Formats: sequence, structure tokens, C-alpha cells
Amino acid sequence: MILRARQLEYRFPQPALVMGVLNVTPDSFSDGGMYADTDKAVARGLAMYEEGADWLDVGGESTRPDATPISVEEELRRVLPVVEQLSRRTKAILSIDTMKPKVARAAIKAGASVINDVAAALSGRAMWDVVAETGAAYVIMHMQGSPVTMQRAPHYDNAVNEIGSFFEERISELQRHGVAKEQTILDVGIGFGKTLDHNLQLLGHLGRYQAFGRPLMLGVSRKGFIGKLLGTELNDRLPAALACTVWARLQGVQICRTHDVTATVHALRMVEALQEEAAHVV
Ligand code: 8Y4
Repeated sequence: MILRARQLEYRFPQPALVMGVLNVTPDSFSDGGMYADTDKAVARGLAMYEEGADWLDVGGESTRPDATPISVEEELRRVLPVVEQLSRRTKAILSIDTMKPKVARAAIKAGASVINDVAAALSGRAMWDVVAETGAAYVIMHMQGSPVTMQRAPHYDNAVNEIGSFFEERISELQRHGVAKEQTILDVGIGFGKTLDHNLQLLGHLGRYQAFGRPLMLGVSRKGFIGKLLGTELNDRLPAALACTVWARLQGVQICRTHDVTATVHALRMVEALQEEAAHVV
């Protein structure tokens, strides 16, 4: 299996790639100038890279239902200098977490090679044009509804099947728009228009999506479904997130999105060593 992302080419299977989450949002203590925020984000990106992140996901706009939307200009001000610096100072794969085609295009010019579009279900021609024209890789992440409406009574007759159909349709639609299947990555979008049960069903049957022959990405880090199951607050969700990560790796997931890079790298390298051992006859 090959993943093409602009000039880059990745062959799978290989040890799972760890993607560090890098949010670039204004510091409430700053004076409105962006330098402090940029420097802080770059420092955080460099730190995650040192911890072993293969990949950094740079995002300037929150997807929380209560977040205030920001303009293209504001999003560009936040993310571009960060992408630029990290592309000069690391060898990390850089993705741009955005729903805006203009932001995606500019970030790719600045050094990103992947578009992480959490609105893949809503995006249209403009975003696909960017993917086709730049040769960037594209994360097809499933979301039911929009960031604002997604958690208002999500419903599926069969979440696992419906998201499988969504992947199939999106891959075909992208191909018709000149995007190669080898540019695509699939992500069920944990927490994006899903109840606890839906999230558990999707995690339980992740292995099913291996049939697409595309790299699978997963983000469980600190998410609400862990708190719903266990009653844990944001900062006490790491053990459960690592359990999901190990499980997902055994189900064939190749790219893990996390806030906790060191712990995730360790969990993955351990389970991969054991998987390798289990493949040997004794
Ligand atoms: C605390 C901190 C609690 C963050 C929840 C969160 C995914 C994603 C997000 C994902 C892909 C998040 C941008 C949600 N999740 N992109 N983005 N896959 N591809 N929530 O699962 O981190 S943002």
C-alpha cells in the first residue's frame, strides 16, 4: 500500500506513524500580536517532534460546537507561520487541519503535504481542486452533521456500514475529480456526530475498513467518549486512550493522532514488537 503526499511517498505496512496535535489558538494573555502564539506553537511542535512524532497536525480553528468561527484571514495568520517554521526546522510530515480550501492551499505552499479535512462529508469542489492540483494527501474523515450540529442526537441504522459506504462514495467522488486513491487516508472521525455506543461500535470493527486498501487514521486522544465510559476528566484519559491505540493498531490502524506523543510511541512500539514476535513459529 502506498500513500502519496505531494513529493512524499510512504509504503505500508510499517511502524504506525504518530501524529501530534498542534492547536494554534490565540493566547488570552497576549497583546493581540501573533508572535507569542506562533513561537509557543512552534516550540510545542518541535517538542513533539523530539518526543518522536512523525507527523504534526496544525490547526487554527476549533471544531467544538460552541466555538466562534474565524475568518480565512485569521486562520491564515495563525497557521501559516507555524507550518512555515516547522517545515524548515523538522522533517515531520505536516498536515493542515482545516475546512477552508484557501487555508489548505496556502498551507501546502508553506510546506504542508496533507490536508486533514474534518468536513470531508460537507466539502465540495473547491477543496477537491486543491487536493487534485497540489497532489497533497487527503484525510477523508467522517462527520455526521456539521461541527455545530453533530452532537445533537446522532443517529445511524448501522454506523459501521454507513461509514464504510461514506468512504466508498468519497473515494469514488475524489477519483472523478482527479484525486488518486493513493492520496487518500480514511478516518472514522471518533466523536464527530457519534454517541458513546457509535464510537465503541466503530472502534470494535475498525479492522473492517482494511478492505479499502488505504491507510487508516484514528484520533481518540482525550475525547469525550472516554469520559462518558469511565467518568474521567480530560487529563485522566490517557490510559484509556492508549488502550484504544493498542487495540486500533491490532486492527490495522497506521496513523495515530494524539496529544501525548511519548506515551503513544511507547505503546505502539511495544505492541508492534509483540505482534512481530507472534508472527514467528516457536
Ligand atoms: C480534548 C481535546 C478533548 C481535543 C477533545 C478533543 C480528529 C481530527 C480532531 C480525528 C482527524 C479533538 C482535527 C477533536 N479530531 N482529525 N481533528 N481525526 N483526522 N477533540 O479524530 O481533538 S479535533
